[in-house]
Amino acid sequence: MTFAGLQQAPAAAATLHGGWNYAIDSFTDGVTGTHIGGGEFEFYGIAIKETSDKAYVAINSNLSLTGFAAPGTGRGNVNYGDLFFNFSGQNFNTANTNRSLFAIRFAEGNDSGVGTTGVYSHVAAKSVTSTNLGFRNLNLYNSTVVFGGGTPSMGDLAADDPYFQQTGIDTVLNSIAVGTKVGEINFLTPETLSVLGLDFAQFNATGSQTIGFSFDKSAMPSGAFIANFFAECANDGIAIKGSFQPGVDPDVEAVPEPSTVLGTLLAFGVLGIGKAKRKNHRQK
Ligand SMILES: [Ca+2]
Ligand SMILES: [Ca+2]
Ligand SMILES: [Ca+2]
Repeated sequence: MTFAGLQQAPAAAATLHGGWNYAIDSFTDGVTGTHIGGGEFEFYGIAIKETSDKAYVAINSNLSLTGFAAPGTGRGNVNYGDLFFNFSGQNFNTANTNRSLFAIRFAEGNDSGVGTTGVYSHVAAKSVTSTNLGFRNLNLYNSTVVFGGGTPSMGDLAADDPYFQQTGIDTVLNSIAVGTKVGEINFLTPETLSVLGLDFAQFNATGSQTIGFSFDKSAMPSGAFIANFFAECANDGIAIKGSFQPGVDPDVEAVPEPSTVLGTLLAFGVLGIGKAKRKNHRQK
C-alpha cells in the first residue's frame, strides 16, 4: 500500500554495493541563495571503500573542488568544509571537546585551520559559516529547506538527528581548527573510481562533480565510525555510518631484521649470478 503525496527520502541507511558503502543524501536540500534543491551546493552522496591497507572516499555533488566563487567570503570562495571521522561513539560535540575526532582536509582552497590537505588526528573543529555567507545553525538550515519545498537530510542521519547540535550561534562545526597531521591523501580520477566499482548513478545521484581520494588506513583507528562534511556555508551536509577493519600496515608487515635482509640478498645475489653465468656458458 502506498500513500500518495508522501515523499520518501532517497535512502535511509548505509547501502553496500560493489564493495562501496554509500550514503545517499536528499537531492532537494542544497540551498543556493533563495533556490532550494539541485543548485550549486547540492550534495548527492558519499561512498567509502576499504582494502587491507587503503581507504577510498568518493563524493558526488554539484560543488566543484575549487568552491563557489564569492567575493568577501573566506578565501574568496564558499568551498567544502573538512571531512570528519568520529570513532568514539559519542556525539559530534562531545568527541570534539575530547579531541578524539579525525578529519581530512581535501579542498585545498577552503578555510581549514591546518596548512595542507591530508589526514589529521586529535582534531578540534570550528565553524566557518559566518565568514561564508552561511547558516548559523542547522535548525535554521532545515527550516529554510522545508520552507522552500525541499526535504532536508543528513545522508545516513535524519536532518535533525541529535548527533549534531541543532540550535545556537555558529554551531555548525564544519572546519578543522587544529589537528595533528598523520597522513596524506591521493586524489583519484573518475576513471579510476569507476574501475574501483564506484557507481553513484545507480542511486540516481547524478551531481556534476565526482571527487575521490585514498589514504592509508594506518592513519585512523579501526571500528565503527560516523563521517560527515558540510559546505562552508552549511548549505548542505551529509553523514555516513561505516566501519574499518583493522588495517594491515605494509611497512610493519614485510620488514625483516636488517641483518637477515643483507644475508638473504648476498646469498641470492651470489647464487643468481652463478646461475646466470652457467646459463650463458651453455648458450655459447
Ligand atoms: Ca543534498
Ligand atoms: Ca571559504
Ligand atoms: Ca543534506
